[in-house]
Amino acid sequence: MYNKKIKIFLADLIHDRHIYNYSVPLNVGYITALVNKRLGKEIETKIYKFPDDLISAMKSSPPDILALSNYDWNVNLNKALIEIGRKINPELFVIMGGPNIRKKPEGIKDYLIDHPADIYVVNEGEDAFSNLIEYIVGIWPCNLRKHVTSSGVVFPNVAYLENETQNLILGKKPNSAHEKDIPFPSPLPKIMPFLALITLTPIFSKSINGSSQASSTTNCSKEPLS
Ligand code: B12
Repeated sequence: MYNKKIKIFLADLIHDRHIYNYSVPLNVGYITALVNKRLGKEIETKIYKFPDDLISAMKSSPPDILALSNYDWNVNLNKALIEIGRKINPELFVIMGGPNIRKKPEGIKDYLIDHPADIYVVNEGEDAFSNLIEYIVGIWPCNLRKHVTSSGVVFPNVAYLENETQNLILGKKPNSAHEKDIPFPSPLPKIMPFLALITLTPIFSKSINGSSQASSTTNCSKEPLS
């Protein structure tokens, strides 16, 4: 058996050049929790929120898989990070997920033609992502960009363009997540730095002379989480 763990970086990226409401990366948190529960011995995961942290990590220790959340506000950021990641490792396999995609097959196909993701997890992601990674663990090591998209395998809730034909392969939506045992991202301290970051948005408190003053309530670290 190949004994090097597959390195997966997950990110719910946000622009951080201005003060903003940095929401908690609950999306990739849930996905990471389940994939580690199922495949923790075969993989190594890290969660990122801020582009600079992800870029430094990709440079110092390039991942095999980059898994990104796709929202209206991070489309171009994702594209830029994928470009940087692929300059570092041209075989970087990019999995995308999140609600910023149309639901009908033709809309999904258009998205995949226009964006640099190799594969897209549509709808809820926990099971679909874990199933995909389980498949990857079975064929690893290899060039995932070639192998997965040439495989013709239909994964529930997952879409990709078949390598040669560019036909859309789209797996059906499975039963609702309500019926499943999906672990909460834990231990809680692992997502605490992100919870704390929300409070990094300065709290504007009235000073004695009546002018507004920004005060940061925490100096938590922006270290990525595993
Ligand atoms: C809660 C919420 C907020 C909270 C954020 C809380 C937090 N995250 O900490 C607040 C109130 C701050 C907020 C603000 C905004 N929101 Co909001 N929000 C939501 C809401 C209701 C739930 C999101 C959530 O946390 N879901 C729970 C997590 C666990 O699920 P999830 O995020 O959907 O992730 C799952 C899948 O999408 C997928 N997935 C996601 N990422 C990835 C990545 C990979 C690699 C994989 C495999 C799968 C995957 O798997 C995940 C687990 O199943 C959604 C609507 C909805 N019902 O989904 C809108 C939604 C995300 N918001 C939306 C919008 C537009 C906004 C605002 C821009 C609104 C505004 N005008 O200000 C702002 C900006 C936020 C920002 N970050 O800049 C849109 C995004 C649309 C789009 N096309 O991108 C949504 C979809 C609502 C809608 N239908 O329009 N929001």
